[in-house]
Amino acid sequence: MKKVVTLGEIMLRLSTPGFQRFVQAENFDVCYGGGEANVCVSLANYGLEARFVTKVPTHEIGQSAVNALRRFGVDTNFIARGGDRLGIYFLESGASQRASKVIYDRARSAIAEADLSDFDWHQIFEGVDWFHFTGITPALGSKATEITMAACQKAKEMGVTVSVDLNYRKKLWTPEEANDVMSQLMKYVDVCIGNEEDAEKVFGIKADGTDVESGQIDHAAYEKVANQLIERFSFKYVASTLRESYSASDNGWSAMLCDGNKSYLSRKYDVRIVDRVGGGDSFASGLIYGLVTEKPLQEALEFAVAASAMKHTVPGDFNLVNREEVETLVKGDGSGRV
Ligand code: KDG
Repeated sequence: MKKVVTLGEIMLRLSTPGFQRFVQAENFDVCYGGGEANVCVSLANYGLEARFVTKVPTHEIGQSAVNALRRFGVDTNFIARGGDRLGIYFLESGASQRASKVIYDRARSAIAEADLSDFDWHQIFEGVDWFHFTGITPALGSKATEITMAACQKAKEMGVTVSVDLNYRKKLWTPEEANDVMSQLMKYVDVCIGNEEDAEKVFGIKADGTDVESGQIDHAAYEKVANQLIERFSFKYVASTLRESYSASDNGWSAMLCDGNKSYLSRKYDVRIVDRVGGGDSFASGLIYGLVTEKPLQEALEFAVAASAMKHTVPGDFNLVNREEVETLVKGDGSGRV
């Protein structure tokens, strides 16, 4: 069985019930989430050995976060304990013309304050096939940057394939800071997942003729972005989901993967959004699953985009769908009905 490691922050997510505004809510729905934790849960759901590395406080809220991962079969043996607090994020889900809102309360979280000595990367990567991180982790602060750097170096040294999801977070750092740190990390990366907005914010690579603010990109414009990323950083593959619609009323959801010579375009799903948080993570985990199990590239991409389309129907951060369900969607007519 293939073994995968992800490194990042797991947070307590407090979301307003239904579509209530923050100022209306009298209670919150509780769950746990965070880019790399979300990826790890999906990989465990698909049947891989998935190990999550982070640091959480020793108190009951820290333990609850660990329990949330264990519930879905994630290996939590290398989670360091200590520090003062678990990061929190508050979520108000938007609808139609009202955008979702996220408020972070994560400064000085246990993982942001963790030390290099909290993690033995040699032990963590023993027998491991794949390592995944996102641009969120090094953005947590200089200590988290050092830890990400050490993890990437050791992964490379030990022959572990490395993937990144650029995941630019403007509330955590500026484009200049992101560019400086992420450019150094990219030399360890084999597979880069990142949309046109991430490529522009982090590396200043602009999508020709596409307005990234409008939230739409056509695949020809993305292909050029992907090829520039490959040229600059020698990635093996670059991939992203695409928000490409046929009309103003559909939510087109497809994806593209490029290897520098050839580009693969997935089928398109018309998604109905229940909870879009984690949509990118579910794509990343689907792609990692496809690539690490050596599916042909088109199949890996179809698995990833189907998994991600399904995530939009699942409340919470985690994409609680299994491999058979994703495969059924891939084989069907796209409606999810069998
Ligand atoms: O990709 C989902 C994440 O955005 C969410 O889990 C919160 O990790 C998070 C972050 O830093 O934005």
